[in-house]
Amino acid sequence: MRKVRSNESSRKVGLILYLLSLTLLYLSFVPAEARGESCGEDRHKALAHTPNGSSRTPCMVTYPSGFRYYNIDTGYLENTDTEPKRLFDITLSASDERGTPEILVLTGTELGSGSFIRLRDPKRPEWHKDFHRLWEGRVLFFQVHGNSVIVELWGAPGSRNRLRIEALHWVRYDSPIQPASDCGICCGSDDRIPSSAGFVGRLKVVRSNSINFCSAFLAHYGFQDCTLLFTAGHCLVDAVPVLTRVQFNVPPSQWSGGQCLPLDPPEEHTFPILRWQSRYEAGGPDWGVMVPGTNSEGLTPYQKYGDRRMMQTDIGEHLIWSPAHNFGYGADDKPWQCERHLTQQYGSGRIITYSASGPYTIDFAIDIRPGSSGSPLLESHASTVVGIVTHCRVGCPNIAHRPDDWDVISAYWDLCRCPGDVNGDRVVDDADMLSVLMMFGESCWFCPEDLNGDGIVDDGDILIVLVKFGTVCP
Ligand SMILES: [Ca+2]
Ligand SMILES: [Ca+2]
Repeated sequence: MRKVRSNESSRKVGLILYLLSLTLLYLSFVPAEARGESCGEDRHKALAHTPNGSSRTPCMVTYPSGFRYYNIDTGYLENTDTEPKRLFDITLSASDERGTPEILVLTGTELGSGSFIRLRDPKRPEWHKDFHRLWEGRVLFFQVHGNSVIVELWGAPGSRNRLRIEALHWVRYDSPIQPASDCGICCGSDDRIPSSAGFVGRLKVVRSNSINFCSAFLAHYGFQDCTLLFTAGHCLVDAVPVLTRVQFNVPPSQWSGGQCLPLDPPEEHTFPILRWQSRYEAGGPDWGVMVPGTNSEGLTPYQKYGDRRMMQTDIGEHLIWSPAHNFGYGADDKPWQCERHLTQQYGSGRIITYSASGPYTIDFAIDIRPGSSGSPLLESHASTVVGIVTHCRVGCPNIAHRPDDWDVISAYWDLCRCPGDVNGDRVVDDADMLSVLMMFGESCWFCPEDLNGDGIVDDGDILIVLVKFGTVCP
């Protein structure tokens, strides 16, 4: 009896050891994803049935910032010499000791031909940057290392100049505000890799007391050849229009003074936002459509990079479990790779599920990080946009807004309107004027020459062409 029991227990121990070794063997040879542990198919299929599992967080990075206001006016200063001459200089500091000045608002400043504003950094005596023109006629963007900047007005020989300083905007890069450190990461590890897709930019949104880092991408709907920028609605809440911009070819971030500093690209890779439409409600719609302006070379981002994607309007069951990918400017808080922080990275994975009723969302399992809001979710076979990334979740899946939401399409339609363009080349010029003149006096409904839609081509239509003459539409 005793012997039998001992035999039995030794058989049990043997079996347990055998199973244990098999498990170890399995664990050592089969990757985590295939095992269905944290990221495999079973887990994703389970997630698909609990779309409201863990809480969702808008996927952006916010840094505290502020304005310091001035009322500085040099009046008109002339340079009567034959050499360029420094006519005025002043040192301006952020109102927060740890703030870094980034923007000067110089409304009313006039630079004579050949004159310029030179900025210096007290922390880097060898550095300076000259500006011969102002962004939108009144703004300078720059980056210094400390909390102050030296502003110099340099007059060309024989020139007449005036410097007016209205405000300084500063940012505190030492205290980012962002969701939990694992929000957006699927499968336990961050598998994103650096990328350089030309149609995806970084959206730097200036607000009165903070700045947001998000992403934005160039796309169009199949029915119209009009390229706009798309982003998440929450990125644009309280945005200051003239100071908010989209940046492409973003350089690696830099570790400086104990903080990871996101660097601005050269000015030819920076574009203003002319106007936008957006909607954001917590737990509801979350999208933005923007019309980009031109860079220092007079080009729109689509003209400069020639890259865009098509918005997919057929969103449904057939997409579930499809391979998908993303390019976004998400944060990177792994301390040894500050250079990847808020720069473009690529991730791939799968579409998990979609919401058939409002809010129109699509869930996906691809690594993203705060700053990815507004980046494109792309279906990998056709490379069309099936979502605008909006939220991360701890443990995934992450959330995007569906591009077939009628509100998004109608905002696109509205922002794309090009009044005065008769021949559809998205420029209002003499060809359009000629078309209207050729049809002058004709009675016609729905003809392109009847720009105001009153059923007759007459001086009302000519007036529209005249008012809009020279407009280049997006
Ligand atoms: Ca035209
Ligand atoms: Ca008419």
